Amino acid sequence: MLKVIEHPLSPYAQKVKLALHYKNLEFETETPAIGTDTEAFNLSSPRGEVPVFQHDGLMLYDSAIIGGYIEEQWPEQPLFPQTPVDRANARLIEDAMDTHFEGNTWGLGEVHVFGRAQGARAKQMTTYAVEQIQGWYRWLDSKLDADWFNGDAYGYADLCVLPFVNGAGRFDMLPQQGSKLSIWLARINERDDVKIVTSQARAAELDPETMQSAVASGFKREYRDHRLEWMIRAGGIDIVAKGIEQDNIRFNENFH
Ligand SMILES: N[C@@H](CCC(=O)N[C@@H](CS)C(=O)NCC(=O)O)C(=O)O
Repeated sequence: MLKVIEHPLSPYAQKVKLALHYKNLEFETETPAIGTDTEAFNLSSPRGEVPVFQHDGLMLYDSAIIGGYIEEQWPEQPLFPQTPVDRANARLIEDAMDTHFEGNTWGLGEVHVFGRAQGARAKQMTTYAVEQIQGWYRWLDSKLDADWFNGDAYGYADLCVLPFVNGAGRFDMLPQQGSKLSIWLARINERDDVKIVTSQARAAELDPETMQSAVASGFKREYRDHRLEWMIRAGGIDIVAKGIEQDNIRFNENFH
């Protein structure tokens, strides 16, 4: 049995589930208590992140690596486009969403769900994220030369974009009505596999009060890579310093 260790709200986990649905592969899911840094979980994901994919004793982490593995292991009904140029383009879109776009939706979560900033400060950080997301939406619009990011049919590049745009929708930041991106969003949301994964995400929405009291009692958020950078760019270097002091943010300390 294939297994995805996940959180339904994680856009990275959604990518993996969408790829498995597309290939018509059956899988089970498990949601660990992320942020708790348990030894068992760190063994499968040294970063303590979801998703982790398990197949035949193999344990993989990182959605981009898992996506490539799924395509190669089950090549029937290809997910990736056919030409090297189109494949490179799909990977480029994936990287942009995974490592640039997501910083902004994560940042909005830190402010509005986890309560890292209030008042004028929260407003200024929100404005920063909104402007960045609008810029990325223009970039995505420029990538839509056909009906799908993958080309003439739905594929990998599309499933790499969807969960992140829906993630922005959690903060009322959907693409502008009438834009190519918004028409694409309506089209992709009609797919049955997309409906399944998206409704699981909606059902797992976080309650700000619960999350803020979890942070107050020691729940740690992961601040690595583009997220740490986002916090600094958005003017929140002191939020990072406070998180370190209060021990409610974490980096990777795998080998201690
Ligand atoms: N590059 C990784 C990113 C995975 C990731 O950051 N997952 C987040 C959830 S969206 C996570 O597990 N965070 C752990 C935490 O916040 O403690 C991938 O593509 O799988």
